[in-house]
Amino acid sequence: MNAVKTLSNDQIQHFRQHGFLIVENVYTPEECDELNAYAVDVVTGKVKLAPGNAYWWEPQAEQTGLVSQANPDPKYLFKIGHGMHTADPVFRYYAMHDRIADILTELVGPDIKCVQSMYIDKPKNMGIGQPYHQDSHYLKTNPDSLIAAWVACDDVDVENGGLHVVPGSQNDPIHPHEAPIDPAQRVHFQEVHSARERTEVPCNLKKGSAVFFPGRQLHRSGNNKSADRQRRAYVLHYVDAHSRWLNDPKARNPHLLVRGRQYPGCV
Ligand SMILES: O=C(O)CCC(=O)C(=O)O
Repeated sequence: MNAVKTLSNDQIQHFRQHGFLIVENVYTPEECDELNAYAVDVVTGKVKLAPGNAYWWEPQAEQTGLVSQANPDPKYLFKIGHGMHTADPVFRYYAMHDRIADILTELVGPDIKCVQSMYIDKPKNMGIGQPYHQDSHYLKTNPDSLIAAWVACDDVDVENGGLHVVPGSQNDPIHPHEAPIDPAQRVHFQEVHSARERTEVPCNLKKGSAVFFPGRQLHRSGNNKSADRQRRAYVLHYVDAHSRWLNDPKARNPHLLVRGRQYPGCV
């Protein structure tokens, strides 16, 4: 499939200068509904996840007995991850979505691989935010070409646990990632403490819109403080297919070729 030019020069310039870009209408609302319904089917057992994938409940809901593997309840989902893009047909379709592939072609280049997929939910009035971190601390390639596509599957804002980024931090080194200051965030996350002193920008997104940002960009999500709004997102990580994979070699393949071609010895 040939790429379609979808970004203006101003958008590309914004991405290069500030390290993030919000693009509207990446998925349609109906596509978000399909993805959200599919995630419910996964956690209620109607659909079996491909081997190597799993899902987790919101820690507070699990700790207080509201949900368990024996008593599943999609209201309390925390995350489905991390490799659904390689095998599951629906999650794979949305990882290869033409709109995402067109945008990545302009931001990264013609040869693109998807290396990680996560469907992240923040239950209303409970979901715990993820503190400041850099994705390239976890997903390492040489050169570091990592880029995230964070697609909102609900209307997302500061109240229901939206994403915040630190403009300009895309050029930072990888910072130390330590135990989070907030104990409630320690079950799953690590934190770059120094990022708390930086100026951040909230990414308020309509359902189906996305924010793209490189692997070194400092970002965090807030707690979901809304009484009645869930916050779901499909969070995807891509790299330039020329990059070498510096993580666990067992996790090297299969990465998913989204556009273009692959290269020997690379991801
Ligand atoms: O969706 C969220 O709450 C945060 C996700 C995130 O920052 C990440 O996966 O790197």
